[in-house]
Amino acid sequence: MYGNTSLTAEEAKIVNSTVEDPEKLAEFEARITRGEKIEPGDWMPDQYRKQLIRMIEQHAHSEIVGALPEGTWITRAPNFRRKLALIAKVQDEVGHGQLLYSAAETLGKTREQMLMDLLSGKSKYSNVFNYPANTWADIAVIGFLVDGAAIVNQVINSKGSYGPYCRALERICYEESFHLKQGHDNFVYLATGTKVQRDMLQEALNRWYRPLLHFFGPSDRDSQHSEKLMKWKVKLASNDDMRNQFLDQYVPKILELGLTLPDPELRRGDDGIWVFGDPDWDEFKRVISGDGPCNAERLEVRRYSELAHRWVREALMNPKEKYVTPLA
Ligand code: FAQ
Repeated sequence: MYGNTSLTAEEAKIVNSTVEDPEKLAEFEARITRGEKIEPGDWMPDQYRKQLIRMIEQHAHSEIVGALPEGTWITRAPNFRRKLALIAKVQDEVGHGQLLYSAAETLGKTREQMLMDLLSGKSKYSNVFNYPANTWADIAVIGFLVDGAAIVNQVINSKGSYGPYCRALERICYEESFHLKQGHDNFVYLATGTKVQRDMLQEALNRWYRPLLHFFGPSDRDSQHSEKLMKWKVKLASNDDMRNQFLDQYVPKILELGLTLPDPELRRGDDGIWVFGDPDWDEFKRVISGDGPCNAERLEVRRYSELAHRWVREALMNPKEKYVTPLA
């Protein structure tokens, strides 16, 4: 369904060496215009393939690294019910990474190479996971607002042109909607709780506000890839449109709970477009270039994991080993 290939470096080179051909390109773009899905064996322009690999790979890394801030709270969840829900959610996020790596593999980049590019810092992952989860309220904010933001983005991307990515996203969105429910429940519980709980939530919200604005990427004016991605229907909404949809859906919910957002300029314009203060795009650039509060720690954990579990992957990938068909 999502592809399950592990291409050798040689095979990957062949897949990546597609030469552009004007006639093929025109036919490809006509298919996109007709709303057809592009599948792994179909001809596609090299740039389409490269852009998809970049985007799906970053998305896969985000799911895996995204499991870390919440993962650290599993042992500290305030009660058994919350602990169970958090374990299930973190497990789902790792599963999403698995689906997305499989979708990216169908385009010819091996999983090993993707993991190496994550660890070397060559590949990016979402800015939001480079911030600490200092208190239990951070888990409520991640579950409600980071998941909420991810759903806005993923529902849109799931209508895109590349079949394996869209199918992976459809399944991811089903699971994310459960995550959102648990995040919302946790968020409302703290927002309507004791003064200590409300203050803790407000403090977390103040810290997450700007990273959440950054989550949808730079403004359309500064986005490097949107034009091409939207032309080929990989992205069906611009960064600013997605950010606006998110603010539209979530700001009223936050304010209704008596919480505030740390931005005196934030308001919905008469045209339905949200206006907000400068979200410090320099901070965004620093964080996605490896200089955020937790970048080093996140990659260190992944490096440890890669080293400690390398033997499992090597055992599974040994081409001389044959799987034994179970007798029953
Ligand atoms: N963080 O030209 P654009 C989740 C980079 S999943 C880091 O506008 P594009 C689930 C961008 O890569 C979260 N880097 O880029 C969960 C590019 O750099 P490059 C992840 C960012 O691709 C929840 C440069 O800036 N979701 O949260 C970010 O057209 C809870 C220029 O930007 C996805 O990956 C950023 N936020 O639009 C897990 C969805 N934004 O590559 C656990 C798929 C931009 O040239 C717990 N991705 N950059 O070096 C997308 O929809 C798009 O890639 C955008 C960016 C919209 C993120």
